[in-house]
Amino acid sequence: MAPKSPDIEIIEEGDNQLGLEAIIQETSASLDEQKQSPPLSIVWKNVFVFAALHIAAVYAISLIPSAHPLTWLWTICMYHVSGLGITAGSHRLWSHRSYKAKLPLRILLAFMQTSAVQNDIIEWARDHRVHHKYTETHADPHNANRGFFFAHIGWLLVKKHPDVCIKGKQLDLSDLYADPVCRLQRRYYKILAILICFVIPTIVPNYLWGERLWTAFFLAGILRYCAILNATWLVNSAAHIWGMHPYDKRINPGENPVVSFGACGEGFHNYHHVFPHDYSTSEYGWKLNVTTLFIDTMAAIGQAYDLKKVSLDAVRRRRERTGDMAKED
Ligand code: ST9
Ligand code: ZN
Ligand code: ZN
Repeated sequence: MAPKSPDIEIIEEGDNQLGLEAIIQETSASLDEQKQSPPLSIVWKNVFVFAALHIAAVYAISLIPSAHPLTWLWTICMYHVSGLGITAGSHRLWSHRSYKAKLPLRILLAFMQTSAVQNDIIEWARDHRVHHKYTETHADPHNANRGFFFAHIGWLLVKKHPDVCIKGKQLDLSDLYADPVCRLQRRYYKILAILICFVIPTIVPNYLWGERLWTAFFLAGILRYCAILNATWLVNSAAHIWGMHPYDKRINPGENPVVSFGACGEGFHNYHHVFPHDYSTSEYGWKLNVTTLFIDTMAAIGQAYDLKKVSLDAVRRRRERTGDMAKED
């Protein structure tokens, strides 16, 4: 269990930007609409790039036995650097503001987030805020009502539904644009992404322990990038389809420990959609949740503060009111 810290602010039930009842109403209202699938406009460049990436990642697996053990370790380290950049950075800090971070930590997180090449922080957070506010409607970029494939990768292979942009433009993103770290990362995103996601992970093993550039590129670059993408996408696909609903049985996002394991603690998705402002995205502290361990460590050294945590009493009341085990009226 995570220790109680004076920096943790216990909050009552987290409020969604829209409010959960309203989301449920919007979701069911849009279900009828969704019987009619929107026309797909395929972006062939993305189809080609993602197909090539996955083929290259399969090839990279064949290089594992001949790689230096330190290259294996480096690849695993880089996986966690990228993973935490997404989870502690663009997700829990910038999308949800579930805690605050001092400038050095924000710079570190922006660096780590860039290594995951999942769009810049502002674009990532904009898509994610619209996902929470309009979950499983056409305004949700990776609407899981359109099936596993669409929620996983398909949404990145086609033009967005117009509702995503219409509703997304109504969001307040002023906090993101006010952060110089986000603005700077956005301005130099392409060059930073190539450098941090591919060049640095390739050069370090070559320079420090003489790994072949080819092997280092495919393992710490390609394979790690492909794995991080799929771990992240599983939150949108698997965790929106499979899992228990102890906090709210009326919504699809579920508690999925397998996804949590690969996604640095982000598979507790029923909890997260009910309490999106909880910095831990779960009531179970560090269990299967390396991101919470990371944020708590940052809080211990004074880099993270104002951690928002839903009170155990509010969680219990919510379980009793709307969870799987709630008594029927
Ligand atoms: C990637 C992202 O993989 C993954 C995010 C996953 C999120 C997961 C969340 C789960 C919870 C957290 C768990 C974390 C777990 C991590 C585990 C780690 C171990 N609002 O987008 P465009 C407007 S990315 C408002 O081009 P198209 C706007 O005007 C992979 N407006 O739309 C925009 O212009 P600008 C790498 C919006 O043309 C304009 O539309 N990246 C919004 O339909 C055009 O936007 C890629 O491969 C909005 N939400 O194209 C790139 N959206 O931006 C892939 C758009 O200038 N993307 N607008 O303001 C693309 O190529 C395109 O976006 C597209 C759609 C083809 C998909
Ligand atoms: Zn979700
Ligand atoms: Zn979220």
